[in-house]
Amino acid sequence: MNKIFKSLLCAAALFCACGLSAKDRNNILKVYNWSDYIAEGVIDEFEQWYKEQTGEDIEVVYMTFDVNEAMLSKIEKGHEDYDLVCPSDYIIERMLNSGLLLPLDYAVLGSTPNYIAENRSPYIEKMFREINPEIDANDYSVAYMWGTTGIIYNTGYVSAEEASTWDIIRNPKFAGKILIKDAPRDVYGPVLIYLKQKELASGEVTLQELMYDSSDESLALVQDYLLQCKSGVYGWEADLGKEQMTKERAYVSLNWSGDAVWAIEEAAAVGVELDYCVPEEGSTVWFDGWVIPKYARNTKAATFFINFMCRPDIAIRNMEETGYVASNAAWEVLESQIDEELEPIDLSYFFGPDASSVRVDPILYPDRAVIERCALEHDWGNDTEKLLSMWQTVKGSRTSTSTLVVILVVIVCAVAYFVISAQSKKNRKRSRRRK
Ligand code: SPD
Repeated sequence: MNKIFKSLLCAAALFCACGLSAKDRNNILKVYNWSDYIAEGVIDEFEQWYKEQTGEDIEVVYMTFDVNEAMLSKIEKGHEDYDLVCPSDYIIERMLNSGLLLPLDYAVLGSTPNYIAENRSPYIEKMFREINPEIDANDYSVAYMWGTTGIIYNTGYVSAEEASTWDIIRNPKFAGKILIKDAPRDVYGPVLIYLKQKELASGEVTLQELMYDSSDESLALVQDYLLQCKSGVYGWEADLGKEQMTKERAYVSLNWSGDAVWAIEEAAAVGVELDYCVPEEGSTVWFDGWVIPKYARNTKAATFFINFMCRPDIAIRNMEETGYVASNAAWEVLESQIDEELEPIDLSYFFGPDASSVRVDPILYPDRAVIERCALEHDWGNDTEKLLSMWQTVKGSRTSTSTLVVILVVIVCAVAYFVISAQSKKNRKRSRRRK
């Protein structure tokens, strides 16, 4: 009897706990985004706005990552219940192909305006369609920010010509002053484009084909090139490179356009001049997009959050604070970026025909000519393992100069300590004998 009573009690407690946690979970939104990728105050404002729109309370649990693959592994292997994550293009492709994403359902927005549909750029929509010809990625994802991969450089030490080629990351003139993004796909693509210049020029291969090239031959080529660069590398950085550039610890950084915009502004405030260039050989264009993983537990709030991020005033604030460019093609967003002192550029590909000559920062929005020499990265499926192992070989095969210096200093100090203490022991013995 006692046993039955206890079991009933446990079952009742479990029932209450489950009911409670399910109820609580409806008021929680778990967002997993890149670090430094949202303006201050936006999350609090979303919580208020959600209450106004739905009458329901919501608490955003906001977590950040610096590396796409780390985020993916938490979902693929850990089955974490994030409601919303913000991977890059090739990771969206991987998640889509492996059935890890839920389709977006705009019906949950009810009478709230759909900022997503209103402001989507035709350019971004097209890029999404290229992700997977069989499944339209637009049904599963909404782009957040986008940009290019290029070179941030210190104009006091590096000329525009030197920065106009990927060869710069191997240039001995800048040894010890070069930063490389710790993002294997973002480094592999541009380096392969550089190494395959002849084949690209002769038409033997296209930029798009190179984005799928995970052959052993190409991996070996890139590995060999990166090993040649390595002695000059000051650091492999996930998110600190922009600051290292403003502090002049490095003069060259293989980086993303958004970090360039942030670094250029911060550096100017302390009298350091930085610039950014997408090398002539070509590069990658990328975007990060909101997706709802299949383990999500609050898809309604997730959809509202994406919608809020697409509201033009919110998109502008996020852009201004992070340096990155919203994938939002509202005219209001374009107008917020116009600077009459700049040369006009052609942004019709992004904002439509009326934007064929607009005075906007070309680092933020690349001119059509730059876009034409860039391509989108694609998922390699199981071959990704080969890339990650190549990356470990490159990064792990030599102890960095700074680590060597620290080890040397420790050894010198230890030897000095033993010599001095042995000497003073001897002296003490001698003086005792004399007494
Ligand atoms: N600090 C936020 C950085 C986000 C940049 N995403 C770029 C990904 C390119 N694959």
